Amino acid sequence: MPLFTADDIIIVVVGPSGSGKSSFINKATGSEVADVGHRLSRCTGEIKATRVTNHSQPSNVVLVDTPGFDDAVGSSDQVLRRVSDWLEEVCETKVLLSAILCFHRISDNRISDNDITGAPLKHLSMFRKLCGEDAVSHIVLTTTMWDEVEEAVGRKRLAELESIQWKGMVQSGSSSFCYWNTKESARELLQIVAGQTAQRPKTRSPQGVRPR
Ligand SMILES: Nc1nc2c(ncn2[C@@H]2O[C@H](COP(=O)(O)OP(=O)(O)OP(=O)(O)O)[C@@H](O)[C@H]2O)c(=O)[nH]1
Ligand SMILES: [Mg+2]
Repeated sequence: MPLFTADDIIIVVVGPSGSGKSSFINKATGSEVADVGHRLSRCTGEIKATRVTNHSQPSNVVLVDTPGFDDAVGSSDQVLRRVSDWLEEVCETKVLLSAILCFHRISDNRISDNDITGAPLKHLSMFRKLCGEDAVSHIVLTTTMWDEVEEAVGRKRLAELESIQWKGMVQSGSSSFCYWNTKESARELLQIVAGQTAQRPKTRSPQGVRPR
């Protein structure tokens, strides 16, 4: 069975270790497909694709979990490069991503330029390699851990992100999404991405994408 088909919506989740990527995939799929780390050390070590088969979700969504950025795995750039290598390794033809969800903990009271959401425009060439020329509109700056912070504080941080660090991206068409760590919120995010994908011209061949 092919890993991906021509109609698939392939969504890659990236972000720092512990930002909730694997938990989100479990909420979105409604099953424990991704290992969630409850300890202080990094959890996900490999790139892993999971097809969403939950009937309440769009049926052609594939979610891709990635290792979190940290000293052991490397910078956000290195993780994006690993995603690119992985796509080339598993697919015979070039595959473009429907979306990259860049996770950021709203509970963090600092953001570094080395973090993907600290200076997202720095990653534009890699985003283009993965998503195509209109890559900016495929990026969803996704905030997590809203229950860990007073909502007013979180809203203030989000406004700062949108007016400084994320300004260029948002003005050029990236979306920002508050993920509330619930099935409903995960589903809403997938539906937004599915809606955006449906509006774009098709970029994949009608034959589909065969695995190597
Ligand atoms: N309070 C709170 N905890 C969360 C939330 N999302 C995830 N967690 C917890 O945060 C911890 C890390 O979550 P993971 O989903 O493993 O994070 P990850 O981004 O996949 O981490 P790596 O695999 O190390 O890159 C787990 O204990 C989760 O239960 C959230 O929205 N709120
Ligand atoms: Mg993980």
